[in-house]
Amino acid sequence: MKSNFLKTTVAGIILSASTLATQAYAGSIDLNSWSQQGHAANGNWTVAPDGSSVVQSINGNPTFFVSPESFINKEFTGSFGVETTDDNDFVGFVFGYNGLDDFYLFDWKQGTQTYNGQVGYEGFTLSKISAGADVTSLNSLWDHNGTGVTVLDTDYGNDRGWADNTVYEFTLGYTDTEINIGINGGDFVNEQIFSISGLDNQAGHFGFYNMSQATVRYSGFEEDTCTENCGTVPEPSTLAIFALSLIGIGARRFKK
Ligand SMILES: [Ca+2]
Ligand SMILES: [Ca+2]
Repeated sequence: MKSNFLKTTVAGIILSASTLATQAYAGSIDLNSWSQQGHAANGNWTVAPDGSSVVQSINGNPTFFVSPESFINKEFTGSFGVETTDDNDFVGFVFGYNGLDDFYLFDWKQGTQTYNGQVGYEGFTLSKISAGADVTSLNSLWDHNGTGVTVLDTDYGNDRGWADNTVYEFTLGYTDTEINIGINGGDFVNEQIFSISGLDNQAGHFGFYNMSQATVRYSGFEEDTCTENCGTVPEPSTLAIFALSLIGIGARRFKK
């Protein structure tokens, strides 16, 4: 009886975890149906035959690769990373995208660098891009400054850049009123990078973004309808406490 209880408890935990994982990420995204946006010469996006991943190979001006569908109240997850030690520039994502004069931009720079008198900082920036923004050159998006570029939040520092040859998991919750973005991988352990509420968001396309950075891969992206806490990542400490409490309950029952 006693050992059966423990076996049942452990089996129950494993089953719950696998069920949650299955339910949370139901909709695989086929990148074969996506399209490049922006000046054609700025990017070269090569999709794998099975549609599960894409690599952008040009170190140039801003380039975008976006979904055919519009989304709102969705959670997106997937992996991305720079597969070279060359360069230290911008990789990121767009969402709520309704053309090059209307989208949200989340970008991430490896190292701080001044270009043409403008400083691009190491770390993360969340911007709203609107009419009049220069999205064809490095001039506005390098320092997130200029007509049509509104910075909503930043997270800069000399330990906030991405690492070479490192795969990161990306989580985005995009709802009527919120943007929640998490990163997991390398030195970033389930970090909630941005959480913004009180917004008036519209449906829009979801996509990938590179500027002045080559050899960037995006892989295994999925979308799912938001439930509670859309796009928020679990705190490692909370998970650890939860696991310990389960073990504690099992141990107490076992002793009886
Ligand atoms: Ca590098
Ligand atoms: Ca570059």
